[in-house]
Amino acid sequence: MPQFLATDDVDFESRFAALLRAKREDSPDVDDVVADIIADVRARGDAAVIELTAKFDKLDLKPDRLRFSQAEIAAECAKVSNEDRAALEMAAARIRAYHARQLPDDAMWTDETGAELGWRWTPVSAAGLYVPGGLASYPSSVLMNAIPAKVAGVSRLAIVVPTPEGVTNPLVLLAAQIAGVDEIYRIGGAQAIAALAYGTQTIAPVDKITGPGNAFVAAAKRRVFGKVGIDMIAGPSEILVIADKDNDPDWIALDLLSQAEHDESAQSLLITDDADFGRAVTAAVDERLETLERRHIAGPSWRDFGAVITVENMAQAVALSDRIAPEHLEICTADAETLAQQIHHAGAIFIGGWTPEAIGDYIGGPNHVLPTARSARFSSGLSVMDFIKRTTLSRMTPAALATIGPAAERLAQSESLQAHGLSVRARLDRLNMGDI
Ligand code: HSO
Ligand code: ZN
Repeated sequence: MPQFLATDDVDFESRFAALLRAKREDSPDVDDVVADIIADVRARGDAAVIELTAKFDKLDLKPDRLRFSQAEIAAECAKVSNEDRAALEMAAARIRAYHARQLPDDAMWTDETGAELGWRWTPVSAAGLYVPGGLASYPSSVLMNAIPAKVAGVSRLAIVVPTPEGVTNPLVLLAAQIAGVDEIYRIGGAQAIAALAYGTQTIAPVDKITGPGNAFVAAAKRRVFGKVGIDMIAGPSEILVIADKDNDPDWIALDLLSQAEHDESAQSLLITDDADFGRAVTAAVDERLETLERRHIAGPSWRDFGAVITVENMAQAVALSDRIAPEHLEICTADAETLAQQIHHAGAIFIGGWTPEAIGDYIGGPNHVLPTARSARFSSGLSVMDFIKRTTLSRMTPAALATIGPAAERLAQSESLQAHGLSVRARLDRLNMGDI
C-alpha cells in the first residue's frame, strides 16, 4: 500500500518529513573495485579494456573491434522498422529545435571607464556519452544526451555502450546516427569510463562524460571528475502529480505508473485537494497493476515509495511541491498555469491534463535527464550549457587603467603580492610620465 497523508493530520509534519528523508537507493560500495579498474585501464589501455570486456560482457574483442565500423552501424540500423525510425527522427528534430534556443549569446560592452568587458562561449572539444546495455538501454536517452552536445558545437562525440555477449540494440545505434555521433565503442562499465577519461591506444580521451549507468559507472564517473567534466549522477526517477477531482483517475494512475515502472526505487506521489479522487486514483493504479508488463517493478515502487497527500487547498500543494523539489511535476488542475508559475523547485513541469510526463521523456523537446533526489533545489536538467564553457574578456585602455588601476595596486599591497601591484604600477608610471 502506498502511504496516505493529509495536511490536517496531527502527525502530518513528521510523516511528510520522513517521506522527504526516505532513502530509496542503497548503492553498493564498489569504489575499491572501480579504482582498480581505472588504474588498470590507465596502465595498460586497450589490453585492460579487452580483458575486462571479456570478463564482464562475455565478449572477445581485438583492438580493431572495439569500435563499431560504419558497415556494422549501417547493418544494425537497417534492422529498424520505418515506423520506429520516423518516431526517432521526429523526436530528434524536436529535441534539436528546443535545445538550439538554449545557446546563449556572447557579450561585450564598454563601461564608464572605457574598459571593454565581456565573455564568449565555446564548446568542449570532445565529449563521451555512456549508454547502458540491457534493460535500461534507452534510445531516447541517446538523443537527450547527444543532441545538446552537437547543438553546442562539440566536434567529437563518442558513445560507449556495452553489448553483453555481442547483443546490440539497433535503436541505440540508429539514435546515435541520427544525433550525429562520431564514434561508437562496444564497451561498458567502469572500464569504458576510464577509457574515455584517460584514453587508450585506440580511443582518444574526451573532455566531458555524460549519461546514466549502474553503480560501477557512477563510481567511475565520480573518480574521473576533475580529469574530465561529468554531468550529474542521476538517482531513480520521480514524479509528483498535483491533480484536482476533474481528472480521469485512470489517466493520473498511468502517469504515476509511468515513472514507477522505471525502477523499484522510483517514487510516484499524488497531491490532491479531494480525498475521494485520491482513493479513485489508487484504485485505478491497482487495476492497471494487474496487467502492466512491468508490474514486478512498478508494483513494489508504488507500494514502498508511493504516496497520496490530501491538501486543503492548492496553495498548500504548491508549498509541499517546493519542499519535495521533484524531478517531474505534473499539474492537472483548472488553474494549472497559475500554479506552475508559483513553483520554484522542479526539474521539469508538465502543465495541464493533456501533458503526460511521458511526452517529456520522448518527444516534447525539453531534456529528460533531470535532477533527482531533491537536487532540483540547486540544479537543472541536462542542456546545451553542459557542453559549453565561458571565457571572460577584458581590455583596458590607458584611461581605464588610470581610473581603476590604483585600487588594484592597493588591493595587491593588502595581500602582500608585490609583483601584482608592480605590474599595474609600471603602467601607471608610464602614463604619469605623460608620453602616452
Ligand atoms: N523518465 C526517465 C527517462 C526515460 N523515460 C527514458 C523513458 N525513457 C528519467 O527522466
Ligand atoms: Zn520515463
